[in-house]
Amino acid sequence: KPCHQGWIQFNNKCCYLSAAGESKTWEESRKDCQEREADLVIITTKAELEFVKRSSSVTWIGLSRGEQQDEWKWVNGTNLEGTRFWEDGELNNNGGIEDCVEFSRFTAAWNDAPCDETFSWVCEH
Ligand code: 2F8
Ligand code: CA
Repeated sequence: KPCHQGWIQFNNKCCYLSAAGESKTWEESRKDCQEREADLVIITTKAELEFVKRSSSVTWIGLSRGEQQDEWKWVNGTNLEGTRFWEDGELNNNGGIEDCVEFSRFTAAWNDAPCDETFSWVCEH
């Protein structure tokens, strides 16, 4: 069987959606994924974006600011390039403290937000 119980198969990946009502900071979310031998989800296609809409809420994704202010890095070390799914008006670094990226299932788009905010999360491996 391709994915562990409780995980959902999507393309060649297995994905884990955090339980409804649970929320963590970006770092805590990433740690939770790593403890599941996974990492926060990487979204490079519209299909992946649509998949994450299965989450019940706003979720952290595996994207955060790099060394440079205008550089965004995926958790696998690659730079954000190509398709971006920022919400209208984002990214805005509101208050100058928004270094992590969340996905809103309501707008199906990304927003930069403070890493210490707590949201749901999605892991993949
Ligand atoms: O209006 C967009 C704006 O909404 C909030 O700030 C008021 C978000 N802040 C948090 O999620 C903490 C901003 O990131 C977002 O840009
Ligand atoms: Ca923002």
